[in-house]
Amino acid sequence: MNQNLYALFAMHFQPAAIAFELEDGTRLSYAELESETARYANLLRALGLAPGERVVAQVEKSLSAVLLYLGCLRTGCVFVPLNTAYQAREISYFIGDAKPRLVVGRTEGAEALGKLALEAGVAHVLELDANGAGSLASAAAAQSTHFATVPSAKDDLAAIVYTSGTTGRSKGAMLSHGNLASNAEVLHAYWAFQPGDVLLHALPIYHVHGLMVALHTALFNASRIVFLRKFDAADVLRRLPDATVFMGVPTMYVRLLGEAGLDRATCAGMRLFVSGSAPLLNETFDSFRERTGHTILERYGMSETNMNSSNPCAGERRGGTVGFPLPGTALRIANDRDEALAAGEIGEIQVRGPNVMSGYWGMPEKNTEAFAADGYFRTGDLGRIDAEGYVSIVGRAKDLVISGGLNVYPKEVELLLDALPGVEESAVFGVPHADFGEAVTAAIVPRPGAQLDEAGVLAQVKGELAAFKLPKRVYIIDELPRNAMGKVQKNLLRERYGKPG
Ligand code: MCA
Ligand code: AMP
Repeated sequence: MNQNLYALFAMHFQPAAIAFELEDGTRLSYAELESETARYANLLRALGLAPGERVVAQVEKSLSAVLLYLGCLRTGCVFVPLNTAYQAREISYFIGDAKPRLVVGRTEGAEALGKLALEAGVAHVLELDANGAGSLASAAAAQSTHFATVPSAKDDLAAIVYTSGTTGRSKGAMLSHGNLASNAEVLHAYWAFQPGDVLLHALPIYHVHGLMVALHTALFNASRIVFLRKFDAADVLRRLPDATVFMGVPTMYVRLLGEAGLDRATCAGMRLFVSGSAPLLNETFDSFRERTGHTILERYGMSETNMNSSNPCAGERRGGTVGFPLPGTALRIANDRDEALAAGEIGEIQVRGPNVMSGYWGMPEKNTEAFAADGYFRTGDLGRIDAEGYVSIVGRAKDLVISGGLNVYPKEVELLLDALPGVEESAVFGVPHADFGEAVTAAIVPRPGAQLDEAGVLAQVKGELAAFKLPKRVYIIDELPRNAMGKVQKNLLRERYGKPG
């Protein structure tokens, strides 16, 4: 059987059913999804792209962006999504690393992206949907609506998803057709998708959560996908009565709770609310249940592994936990010798299964660090499993801040701050934030005699990294707290500056 992920989706398509419904009421049936993605696939082939070649896309969330993704799958090309917030220095790194044959951008910043891509020797650079002729979407419109999806093996690459690295260098998680298909099938069953389910989709599609977890489960179900360009709490609330499933990051639930109209009546037709990408506070879990009568189902995953564990659909969904290991995924709590610990003990969460990536793109040395000798992937998350088997995440071994569901590796921001004139050294850490969960915060020590202030520092780093990575606050201090080994004590900084904001 063809293991191409698109071919597996297509086995479930119901031609007359609606696949996508956009904000302006435009609808696309599953039959049209098949013919439109064929156009994109034909265009990719006409551009000379062969299976295994990379397509980097930094595009706004749109139907064309989904068609491009599915078109890539159909041709066997490897899709490399980039967050729209990424700035020139981040983008040039990704292009240099992924070595794509095609880069697809948006109209905003098209010139700069085109220049970066051409300098890197990329064969084709196209705008996705620029007005008028010349865009990828308009070129696709001229292509045939028939395309035989290429045969793929389970191990063939389908996507590379970049995650920041602890050393400041991003790593590309290599996800195969088999990784994605196995996870989608498992989640589809575990979350009890059923005929008639309608997904309200408000997540960005440049990360695993929105692009894969949400879209794949719905496509496997031939569901209608109400596709919103971005998350807006009031808009989501208005559309809930027309949906049955919603997936979001905790910030989205916090913002929904801020809407006076969120109540049992608005959510009466909903079947499932899923949360992930960052810890869901018990307060949010409890308030949501009180207001809506729905118990949010929290699950846990990573770009490298897709989803690892989930609270049950039918059984008890326990707040503060990420549920049970998913069927087919082995999960252990390990000590620093990669040995499994007993129930209740805290250690690193390690996972193994068909959902786990084969490794990092072009970084064999990182794979040695990332995997234990027996093949378990080291997540860098600290957790425990209770006597009933529920997994809880209790912390992180990796130095990471998760802000509004987006990962920020302090090292990357520190490298930028340290390079500013007048900066002796810096430390970046997360403090509690009512909306984003954690807020990126920096403490900076000036060089002797240098005059630094918060506004000046922020003005200098604007545009150098994606805005969500930049500190929300910068504190200028005399020295960083260090332990006897000379290591910066970020816990002390968090305590000092961590007033909930
Ligand atoms: C936006 N801003 C942020 C964030 N988002 N600052 C910190 N953290 C953020 N997450 C800043 C912008 O830079 C801007 O700042 C200002 O807020 C307004 O930007 P806007 O785009 O209007 O923000 P928003 O629409 O309110 O976005 C908030 C959001 C969004 C909806 C929570 O961040 C979001 O969609 N997050 C989800 C990301 C996601 O899908 N994560 C999954 C990855 P300024 O005004 O200064 O320019 S993890 C994953 O995939 C794994 C596998 C998993 O487990 O799911
Ligand atoms: P990413 O690399 O962007 O895919 O982010 C993956 C990281 O997000 C994981 O390693 C966890 O630290 C975090 N994460 C995902 N889901 C949850 C969750 N439900 N609770 C706490 N942290 C989570």
